[in-house]
Amino acid sequence: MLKGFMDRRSHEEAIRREGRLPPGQSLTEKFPVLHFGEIPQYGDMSTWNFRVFGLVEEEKRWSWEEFNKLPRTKVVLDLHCVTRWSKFDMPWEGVHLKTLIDGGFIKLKPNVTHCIQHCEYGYTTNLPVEAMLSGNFLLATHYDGHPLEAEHGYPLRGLMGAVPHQRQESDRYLWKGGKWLRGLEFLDHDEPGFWEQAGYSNSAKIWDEERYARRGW
Ligand SMILES: Nc1nc2c(c(=O)[nH]1)N[C@H]1C(S)=C(S)[C@@H](COP(=O)(O)O)O[C@H]1N2
Ligand SMILES: [Mo]
Repeated sequence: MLKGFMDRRSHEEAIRREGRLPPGQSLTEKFPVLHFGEIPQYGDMSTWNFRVFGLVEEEKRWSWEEFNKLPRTKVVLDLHCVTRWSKFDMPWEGVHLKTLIDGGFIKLKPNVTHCIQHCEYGYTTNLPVEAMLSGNFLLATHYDGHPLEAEHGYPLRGLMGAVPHQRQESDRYLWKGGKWLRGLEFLDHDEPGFWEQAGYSNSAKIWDEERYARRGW
C-alpha cells in the first residue's frame, strides 16, 4: 500500500486533507497500549463467560465457544485516543451489537437507554446504546487477522472508533471501548464509568474534542 512508503508527517497530512484527523490529534504508525492496572492472563478459556444483563428480556451467559458462534463482521476503523494519538485504517473482526439485537440474540426492554461495558478488574465504561449500534462500535476478537494481543484486550474487547470517511455523531474516543470485556449491562439511565468518574468527558465526542468533564463551578 502507498501509505507504507510515506513517512509519518506526509501520511498525517494526507489524512488531514481527507478530513479524517480530529481536532488536536496526531497520527501514529504504532499501536500504543493504554490502560489502568494489570493485564489479565487467560489460560483455559473454559471458565470465561460473557454476560448480557440488566434490562433485557432474557439474561445471557455465553461461554467462549458460544460467543464464537455468534454472527461475525469485519470492519476497518480509525481509532482516536484522548491522549492525542490516532491510528488509521485498522482491520478488525468481531461481533456488531446491532447484529445481535437485530438477530434476536439480545432482546432489550423498551425503556433501555444506556449500556455499561463490564471488564476484568471492575473497569467499566458507559455509552448511550444508540452510540453502540453503528458500524464504529465492535465487540472485537481479532486485529489484522489475528486474535487480540493480551495487552490490547484478548480475548474480547469493546472497540470504539470511527468508520473511515464517515463522520458520525456516535464517534467517541477509544476509552469508550473496554478491553478484557466480560459483559454488557443495559440500563434506563446513565452511569459514569472508570475514566468518566476520573474527570474525562462523559460524552467523549471526538469531532467536538470533548476530552475532559467541564468543571462543576
Ligand atoms: N479494561 C480496560 N479497558 C480500557 C482501558 C482500561 O484502563 N481498562 N483504557 C481505555 C483507554 S484510556 C484506551 S486509550 C484504550 C487503549 O487501547 P489499546 O491499549 O489497545 O491501544 O483502551 C481503553 N480500554
Ligand atoms: Mo485513553
